[in-house]
Amino acid sequence: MKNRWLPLTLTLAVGLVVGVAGARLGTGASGGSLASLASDRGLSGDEAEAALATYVAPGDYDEYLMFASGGHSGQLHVIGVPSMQLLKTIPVFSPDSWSGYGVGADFSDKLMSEGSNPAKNEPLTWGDTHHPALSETDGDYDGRFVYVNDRANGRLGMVDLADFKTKQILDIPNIQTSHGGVFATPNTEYVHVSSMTPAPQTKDGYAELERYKEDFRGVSTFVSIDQETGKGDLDKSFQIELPPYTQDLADAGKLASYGWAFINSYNTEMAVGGTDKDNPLEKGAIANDYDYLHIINWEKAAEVVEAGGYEMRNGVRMIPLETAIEEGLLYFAPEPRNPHGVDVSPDGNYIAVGGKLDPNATVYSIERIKKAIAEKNFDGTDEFGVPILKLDAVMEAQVELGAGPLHTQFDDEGNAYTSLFVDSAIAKWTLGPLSGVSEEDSFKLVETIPVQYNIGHLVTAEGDTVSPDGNYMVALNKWSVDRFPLVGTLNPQNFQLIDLNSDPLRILKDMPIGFGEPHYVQMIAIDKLQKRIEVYEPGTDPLTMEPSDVATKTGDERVERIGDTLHVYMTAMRSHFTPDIIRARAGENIALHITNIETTRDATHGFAIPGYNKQVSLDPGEVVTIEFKAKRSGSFAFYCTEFCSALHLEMQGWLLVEP
Ligand code: CUK
Ligand code: CUA
Repeated sequence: MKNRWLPLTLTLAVGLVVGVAGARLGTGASGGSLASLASDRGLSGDEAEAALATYVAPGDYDEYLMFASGGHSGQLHVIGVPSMQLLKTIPVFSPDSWSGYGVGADFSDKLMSEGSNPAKNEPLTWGDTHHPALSETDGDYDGRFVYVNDRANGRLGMVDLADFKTKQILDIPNIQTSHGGVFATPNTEYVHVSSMTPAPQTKDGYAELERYKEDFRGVSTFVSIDQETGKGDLDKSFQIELPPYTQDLADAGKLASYGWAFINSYNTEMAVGGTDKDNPLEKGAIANDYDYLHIINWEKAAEVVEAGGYEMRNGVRMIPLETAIEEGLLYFAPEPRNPHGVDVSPDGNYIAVGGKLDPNATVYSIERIKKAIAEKNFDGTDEFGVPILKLDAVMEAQVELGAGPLHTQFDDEGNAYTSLFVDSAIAKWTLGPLSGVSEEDSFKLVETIPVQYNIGHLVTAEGDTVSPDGNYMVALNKWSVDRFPLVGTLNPQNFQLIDLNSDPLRILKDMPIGFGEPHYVQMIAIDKLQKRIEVYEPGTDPLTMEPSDVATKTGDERVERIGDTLHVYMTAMRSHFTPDIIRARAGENIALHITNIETTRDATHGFAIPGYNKQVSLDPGEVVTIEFKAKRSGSFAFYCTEFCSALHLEMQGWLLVEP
């Protein structure tokens, strides 16, 4: 609780600090009034400075946008930095009744059903978004697309950054769950998704757990990306079979390690749980001192696939494990047991593994890895025949950071930042000489900053690219405890904005996350989002961005009965639906093809009809089809759900379903 009545001396100190900040603002901003405002609001000098550092004046824009996964809300969230304001929620795997995604708009139904393997029962209407990945060119974010994985169902979602809408949900064969990735290779040749819990590779997808070693496999998937549409093309993609370990986080090599990919693993013990209460899964899975960092040469794997070194498995080219070993596509390096994150430094030289159960970040170098591979410097193989590189041959350093190191991000000065889950802190440490750090300063803990609490991921500005910006870092904390007013028995999680230009590091701002359990975020400079459009060309199908077959122009509105379906070609504009009276017969299928013919930015209309579970919001220029069966007779008043104009409440009509 902040003390609103500061002691006099502190108030004077505040006045001094804010006075300086105020003076820096030049004419117009009087240091004196800023000082008294700060003191009236009970802000310390540091707090007042932090407020100024994050304030984005009305009408001004943030410097960066973050794309945050929403965890099992199945969505992505767009957040401005440094203001930490939520700008948009993009539904990906889950319905969203505001936009009509999954509750009326035909394109979303199509996405959800196409993105659900029929073998997995009905269309899936939720997902667990974990790791967003912005598309890249030459290892730098290019602002074209953003991808995110569904941890629960092993799927990939793609959002076009032209209109911030989901354009594809891809159900990835041969995996059930996913965690490794999403990362984009440096030119978005591929986006990578690997399985988490291994899945049976049997014909019917069933296997006894006694046959875990024989029948279950992990799978690494390189989804080939169409550079025009951003969509994944399974025909051009390939998979690599992995031993039935639990493959965890993954990252792409870049620059020095271009062409390589890295995946952490745990449960190389292959524990499956069960009734043995002395050996539960969580104990069985930590028996070994080491698990294996998976080192994959994807560039060579793509060549092996082109040369025919694959078998078809459920419609995807799969490189069998034996082929991956024979062709030198897969190597292991020991890593301290049950690590979590693996992150490649901006120059591509270092690979940092977060120890989770071990207080160290273990750092490997690609130079050492390549040398050890060339010299076959192996410590034998695992039981599936994968060569294990000698730890001391590939390890560059271990840096003791604190309890529970998870994920690592980077700045532009050769520093790494690792989240410490158990310590609820972030450790700043230095990379090595290959990242421009002097020999003597290399691989040293610089400082630790506490956060509130239990941090999972963290992100720095452009932190996954070849040229991070520094400037800002955000901690993604799982708990906030007493940080916010009590709003129920579960508090919001907490994003904390940290100033990377301050010494020591300082927290500038908290952002309560009341809308999901975000796992990961990427942060892009807003000026890189060159593809954004302001309005659709009138008559656009948002799924294809092409003119829609069922677009309707003013004067062309009509009703056609084809077979047992009543097609209504309707326009929406301020403040009228045309036609506004629709006659149908009970039992008939109805397809409402609505075109929002507005051409003005933000001129949105909605369409909702009572009792039919249909609601859609139409952006200007957008065409949407709403399909339903007029199950029962009645006179139903439909209406526009967006307050679009002074006559918005008058924007309604009738669906008359005759008995
Ligand atoms: S995991 Cu969430 S804290 Cu799914 Cu990236 Cu590490
Ligand atoms: Cu259109 Cu309200």
